[in-house]
Amino acid sequence: MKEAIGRVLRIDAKQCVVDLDGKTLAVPLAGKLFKKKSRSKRPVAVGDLVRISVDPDEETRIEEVLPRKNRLARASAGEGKREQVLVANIDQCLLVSSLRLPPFRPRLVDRILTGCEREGIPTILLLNKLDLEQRGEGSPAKAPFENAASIQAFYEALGYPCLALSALTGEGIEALRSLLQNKVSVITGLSGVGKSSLLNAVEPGLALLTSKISDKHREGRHTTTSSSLIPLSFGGHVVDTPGIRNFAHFRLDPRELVELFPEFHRERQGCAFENCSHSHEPKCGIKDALNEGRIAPSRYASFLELLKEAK
Ligand SMILES: Nc1nc2c(ncn2[C@@H]2O[C@H](COP(=O)(O)OP(=O)(O)O)[C@@H](O)[C@H]2O)c(=O)[nH]1
Ligand SMILES: [Mg+2]
Ligand SMILES: [Zn+2]
Repeated sequence: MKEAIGRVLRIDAKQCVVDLDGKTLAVPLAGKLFKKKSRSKRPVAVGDLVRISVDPDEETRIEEVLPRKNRLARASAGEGKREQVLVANIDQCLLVSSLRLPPFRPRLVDRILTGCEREGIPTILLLNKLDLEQRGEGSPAKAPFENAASIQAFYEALGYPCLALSALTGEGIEALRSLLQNKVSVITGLSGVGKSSLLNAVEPGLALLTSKISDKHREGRHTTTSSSLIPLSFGGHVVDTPGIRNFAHFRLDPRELVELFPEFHRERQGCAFENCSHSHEPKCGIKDALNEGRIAPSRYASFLELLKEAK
């Protein structure tokens, strides 16, 4: 049997597109790998390295998904009982928010950040639509997230680099290009924040579809309907993803959650109880840090939301 190792570039309803030494090959999503019941909604993800049979006498098929270096995954929407791997084997995550339209959403940002922390994926925040802020259009988020400078100060203090930019004016696009160069990145965030527009700005030949923001929802429609791994002419790959409306963890142990908030780590020493959940117990180091201003109310609010869902 002839076999080869390729990388999954895109997954459609019935087939996936695999890169085999620079040539693309459509491989059906069929065979024994897809019959097994597993924790995941789908056994393959964009970015996966797969072993495929390429025997000319037989139908090509995926024999095996090679072990993943990391993966960005969430509980699948709806029943939440399966895991949905958004992308596998990445060097970094670029988490896009927009300033003003739609406004910055700290809860969603913190959720995705914990998803990246869970897998040790370095994350950079991109604050797009800086032009709206400069022109005073749209409505700002509430303090301390009312402008690019304050969001940047907030998250950089936690160790997450931030870049304010505009796909429209081109401000910050050169810096984004250097971030992307020679790395495999995933670009994610709410729909309508400008992910596809930013990629079109760094690589004008791409012509990714972008959408109009609807007035009613002040979010974009899902123009990008599936993830795809895109090669960049200046070196590197980027995965454009459909917008994320929500991000829930799949099977997260509540005790693990505190590990996903870097600034919480050292404060745990102040907890009187070994099994402190940091929600209702007296003598809690995390709550002391909150009251004394070393942990921000916004981050603690995100923590409590995720704690309620953890099991
Ligand atoms: N004013 C402004 N609008 C932008 C900018 N970037 C994207 N948009 C608009 O935001 C909408 C959604 O963009 P799109 O790239 O489809 O967002 P995606 O859903 O995150 O891929 C489109 O109408 C874009 O023209 C920007 O930097 N400034
Ligand atoms: Mg898009
Ligand atoms: Zn505690």
